[in-house]
Amino acid sequence: MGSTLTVAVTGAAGQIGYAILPRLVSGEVFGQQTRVHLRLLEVAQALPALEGVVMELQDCAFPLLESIDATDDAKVAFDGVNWALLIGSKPRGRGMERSDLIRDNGPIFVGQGKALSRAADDVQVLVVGNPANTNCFIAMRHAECDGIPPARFAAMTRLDQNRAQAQLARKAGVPVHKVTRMTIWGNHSATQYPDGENACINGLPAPQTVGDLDWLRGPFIETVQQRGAAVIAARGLSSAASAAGAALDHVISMETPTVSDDWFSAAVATDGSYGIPAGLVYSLPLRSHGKGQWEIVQDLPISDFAAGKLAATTAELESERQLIADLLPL
Ligand code: NAX
Repeated sequence: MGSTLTVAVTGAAGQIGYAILPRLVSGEVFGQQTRVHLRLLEVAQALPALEGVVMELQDCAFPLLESIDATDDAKVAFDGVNWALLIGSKPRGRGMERSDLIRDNGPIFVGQGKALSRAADDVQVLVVGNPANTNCFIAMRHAECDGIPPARFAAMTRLDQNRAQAQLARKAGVPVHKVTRMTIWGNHSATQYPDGENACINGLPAPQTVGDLDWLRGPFIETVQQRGAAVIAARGLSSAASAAGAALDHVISMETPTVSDDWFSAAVATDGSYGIPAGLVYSLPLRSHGKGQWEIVQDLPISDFAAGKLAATTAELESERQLIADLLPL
């Protein structure tokens, strides 16, 4: 006898939605003994397109897919959910400033944060929709008013982690699984700091294996920071398959205890560790104990170079918090 989970996906008719849904119910994330009820949330205008996605999911005949509900009502979508993947938000349009995006998408996460009060007691939330850290901060603060602990919320920086691991693997000429201890610090934006100094390749410090600190502090960081833009330039569309894969990696990492000599990255509520102001949603090195219990990896060495990077991404997150101050609960 297996178990059953209810999983909500917002923005389900979008391109990440299309890439994530089949894998979410295939058994690769929650295991071959867990049946899944899917709740798909979209804006009203996208419901006809979502109906097509629902048809395709039905036509896949996934043995573990128990039911599918499509709705434009967040309260219906989040009722009793164990996992909520908040992907839906407006994409950044041509000529739009990041501050416009923050102001446009912030209100979505006020309503969704409140609607999460209907979720199951063990709910875990991953915010993918950009600006992910600040959207997560808004939803977390509203959900907290209804007793949902902030530790149940994370914003996705796993795609940045995966991109960084892939770059290090290519540089060192090793398979990607040989790259471990990859930290993304801060915001899911161009100020993020992919930390090559604390990463390992073949179990050895990456600076030693790569032998090129200038590359680790220059082109490596820039490539990871600009990878999303490079995919858009090449494909004409933003990352979807890799973003969906990263969201699933995040869920698996939260559900499964982390192997003792490794960690993973996600943006979570800070507690003052590493001198980062408490309460920001900031990407950090984490170890999971499984079933959504996690801790921040402590005592990593932070070079002066890294400290400057952490300060810059902290300043950006603080300024984003100012921009949405009126969207927070009183
Ligand atoms: P799409 O534009 O293809 O899909 C977004 C979907 O969200 C649309 O179907 C839209 O109708 C829906 N939506 C909008 N407002 C909604 C609401 N209030 N409730 C429910 N659904 C709503 O974008 P897609 O490529 O799927 O990307 C989705 C989000 O992920 C974007 O904000 C994007 O910037 C962000 N990303 C975040 C990443 C990360 O690493 N954190 C990486 C990938 C991606 O760029």
